Amino acid sequence: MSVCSALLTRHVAGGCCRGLCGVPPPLVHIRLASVAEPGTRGADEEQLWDAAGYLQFSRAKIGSFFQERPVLKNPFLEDALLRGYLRRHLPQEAALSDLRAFGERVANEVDVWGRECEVTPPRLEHFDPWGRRVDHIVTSPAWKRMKDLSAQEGLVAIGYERSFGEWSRVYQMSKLYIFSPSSGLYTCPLAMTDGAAKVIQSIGVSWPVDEAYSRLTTRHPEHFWTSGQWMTERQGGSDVASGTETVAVPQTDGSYKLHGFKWFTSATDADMTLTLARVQDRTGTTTPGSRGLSLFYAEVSRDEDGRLKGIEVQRLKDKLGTRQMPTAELLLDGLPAHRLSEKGRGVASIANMLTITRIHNSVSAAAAMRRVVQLARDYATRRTAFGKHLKDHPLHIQTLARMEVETRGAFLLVMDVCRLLGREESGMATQHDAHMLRLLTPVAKLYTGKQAVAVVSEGLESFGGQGYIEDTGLPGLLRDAQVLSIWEGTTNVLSLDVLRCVARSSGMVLHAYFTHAKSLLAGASSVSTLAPAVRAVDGALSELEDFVQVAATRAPGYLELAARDLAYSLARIYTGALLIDHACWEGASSSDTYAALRWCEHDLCPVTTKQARGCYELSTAPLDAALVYDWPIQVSSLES
Ligand code: UCC
Repeated sequence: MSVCSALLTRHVAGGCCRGLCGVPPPLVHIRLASVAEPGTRGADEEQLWDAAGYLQFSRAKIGSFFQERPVLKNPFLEDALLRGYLRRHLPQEAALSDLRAFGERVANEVDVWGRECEVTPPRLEHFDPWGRRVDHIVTSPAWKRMKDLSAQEGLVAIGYERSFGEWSRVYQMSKLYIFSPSSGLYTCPLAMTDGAAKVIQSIGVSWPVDEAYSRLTTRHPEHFWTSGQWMTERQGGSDVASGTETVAVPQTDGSYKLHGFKWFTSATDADMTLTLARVQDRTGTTTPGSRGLSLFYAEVSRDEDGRLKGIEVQRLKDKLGTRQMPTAELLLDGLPAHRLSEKGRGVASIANMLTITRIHNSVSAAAAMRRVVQLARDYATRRTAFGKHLKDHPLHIQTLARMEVETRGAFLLVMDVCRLLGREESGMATQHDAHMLRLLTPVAKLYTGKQAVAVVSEGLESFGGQGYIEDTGLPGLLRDAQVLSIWEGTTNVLSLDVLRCVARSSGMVLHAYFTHAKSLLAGASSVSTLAPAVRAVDGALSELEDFVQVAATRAPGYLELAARDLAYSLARIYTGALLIDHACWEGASSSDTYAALRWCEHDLCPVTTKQARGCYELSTAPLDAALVYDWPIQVSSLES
């Protein structure tokens, strides 16, 4: 097509008719009688062109409608439940004004850095330009700013300063909850840093970890260190006890050198780490299993040639999400280290770190839900479809309300675990509190990790196609949520951890659970609006008690098959009790009451529902396997 016919085609197709009737006409090709030379215009065409008001090189018209984006507002001020919870338990103005100011900073400053971390992921430089091995993990300037900010804002320090006594952890975790979705995953190194400080504190703050402790818990950016947690090896992600191959070779000065391969080390730009290894005896042998594992402390440092001492970074992991954060495979080849635990007490000693990182994980899960709800409800006031705002479509709002209920439940469950941690650390915990902390840590982690994926996924859908578009920043929320049910113990591993802590405490953790859940309901006995919720939780508690009685008489395999549903039941019932309790507080709102009522419409005790259907009978295990692998099933085995 010649230049002029092309121009006319465009003019006729996109111009006159659209202006009159508002609908684009079919494409019509008109050829001029006299065709101009390429690169020139004929007189007729020139007239048409000017009359239509087009300028040469003007931009194509792409329509005048642009959808307003969802706006992130101060996440503290936007969160009625967070503010209500703190008004109830931690009404000190110093804490509240700090959270308000931090919320402002997150919305106006930090969120952009978080996005920068996402679009500028870390990379690994193995060699310098002259061929020397350097293994530099290059991170974005925003990632470095997150480190300074974390120190300044006391995101780890608050937990150790304990300025608010037993509520210090609630304060710290509230700050992390506001920060997490904008943090570019900096919450991951902070979780491990907090965990390392906790382990050191529990072991004793003395040489060789006294300086490390002060650096992990400082508010001075130039002094601040982060820690890694190197547990996972090629054979052992969950089964750390039998999968850990790393050996610790004793040195004459009492220190060790570590040799092994760490398969998954997150936030690998850390300044130090805690890790597990097997001490070699004089004959070069090690003890297998959990009893052979000890806990070690190592600093990440470089020699005068710039090489990492005793470490080679093999490669960075190519992950579904959490791309902002460097995760690496590390070869430990003589890494200088100090043993922190007694020989063979590695798992028990690092358990404190697991408790802390699992709590951080739960905080991040609740925070991810809250963030997507905040953005979705804002968007519903800006987006119009079918003649009205999304907020005016009852079905859309029903969906957002369901997300809100899940988010509120997750928040109260997580904060209750933080409350218990704070009580333990301030010396106020009873034996009953200690049991609750041990039981609820895995319960909260596994339940919120799973719910975060469901709620964030639903949240993305509420933006329609835009929820699937990378540079809106929304898909990253879902990718990052997916890790929350995987790392720090998968759903099944944590469900088995729940069984283990029940067994090891001879059922005392469950006794504490039933006692406490019932006490939370007591305050609601005279509140008539909450009666259906109270009945539901009370009934579910009785069902759960019955289940526990029956299950205790069955073979261990029965409980193992029930483990996940048991953990879910523990989570749903206790969360229901917390929502009811919060709704009874004198400062509670009508939304608090409504949220409690809606939560209690869940199947609160799925373990008894499934038990009634025979789901945990030992005969179901081979049937499940046959289904998974498409093996033949005898019809007679399906008859009840
Ligand atoms: O993924 C990783 C890094 C990712 C980045 C982290 C950031 C997260 C924050 C995100 C925020 C955004 S590191 C890898 C994570 N790996 C795991 O989580 C491992 C999952 N596997 C387990 O949890 C297993 O259950 C094991 C490894 C704990 C099982 O080992 P054992 O040796 O078979 O365990 P035992 O024999 O049951 O327990 C050994 C001792 C016992 O103490 P004693 O001997 O005194 O009776 C247990 O009571 O350890 C104690 N113990 C615990 N104590 C075991 N588990 C716990 C626990 N959860 N709490 C307290």
